Amino acid sequence: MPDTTPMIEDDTLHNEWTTTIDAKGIADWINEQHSLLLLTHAKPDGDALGSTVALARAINQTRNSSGAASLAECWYAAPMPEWSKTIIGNTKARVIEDNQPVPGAFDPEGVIITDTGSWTQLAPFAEFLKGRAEQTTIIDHHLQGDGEVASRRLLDTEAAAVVQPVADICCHLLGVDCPSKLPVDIATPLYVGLATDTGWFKHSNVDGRVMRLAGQLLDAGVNQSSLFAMLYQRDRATRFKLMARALESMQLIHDKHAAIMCLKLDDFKETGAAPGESGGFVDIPQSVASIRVVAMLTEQKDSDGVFTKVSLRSKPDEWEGNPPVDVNQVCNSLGGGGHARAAGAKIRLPLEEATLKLIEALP
Ligand SMILES: [Mn+2]
Repeated sequence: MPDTTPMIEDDTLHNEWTTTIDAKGIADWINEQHSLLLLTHAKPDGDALGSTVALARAINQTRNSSGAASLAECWYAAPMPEWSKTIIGNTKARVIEDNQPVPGAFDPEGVIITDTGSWTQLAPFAEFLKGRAEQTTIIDHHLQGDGEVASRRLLDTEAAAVVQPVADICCHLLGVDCPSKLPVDIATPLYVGLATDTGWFKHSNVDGRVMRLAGQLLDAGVNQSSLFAMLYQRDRATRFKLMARALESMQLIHDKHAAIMCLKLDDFKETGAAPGESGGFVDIPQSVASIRVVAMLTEQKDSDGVFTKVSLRSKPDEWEGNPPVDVNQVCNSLGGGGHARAAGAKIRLPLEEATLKLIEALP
């Protein structure tokens, strides 16, 4: 039979969302760079902050021991979680406020992006990143991304948190054979990423590998109870006022075993809550026995007008012989994505219309 396999264009292969380098390769590449910029997705979470801070510290500690100046710095696109300053500490970092231009003076030799590889999540940095793919490395654990952002990619899609591959890279950089030997100021941000991306070790993405790394980081000296208090016990009262609004808005779509909650721009204004204060609300209705899938819709506004941000969560277990809802698939049909049990999308429609579109997209 003639070989009818179509030729794959080099460019296509180059730009596919595939791994092109391993942890050791990234550490070697980092050691060749004289200056490095670390980026992550806009509105960084614990994994985004933990992975960039840990890596910046590992890079700068390597440099300091060889006598060179600290040359890795992190840029973040706001809004930032309230506890971010504690995690960042004295690591060189810059926060770019909403709709502010990215400063142009710093021209790093290498760029590292962690916890995302998609243009939509990197929008504030897109101008800066275009034309820099050959200088850029992505370390991510998401199933989807835009391969053309970076020519070097380490995609550990089995990892619950991106700090898992980042921990390996830190070990290579610092010449230690186990994360338990990492300095505590590097182990701590790694633990923050691991703990937050697993919902403090209770989501379905927890496996032996997660718990082994957690144990090694505790051996390195991480104080997990003080981290828990810092991350989860510092809410403002406004968050509870906003939570009451979200719960009040809850509609149950019985035939789809779905709970849908909505927050309007006015809900934030009237309760005095900040945009970041709705984090985690999507998890609350999952405790209702009949609910298989939860959606949190948040009305937001940017320079192009009003849009709706959708967060989806699905329970991992079977329901009367039916497989769990794949919310990554649901979000794909809405132009977004993520993981099978947790995903999101941005719908360019007002809240009511976006809600109808979402209900339609649910299986
Ligand atoms: Mn992550």
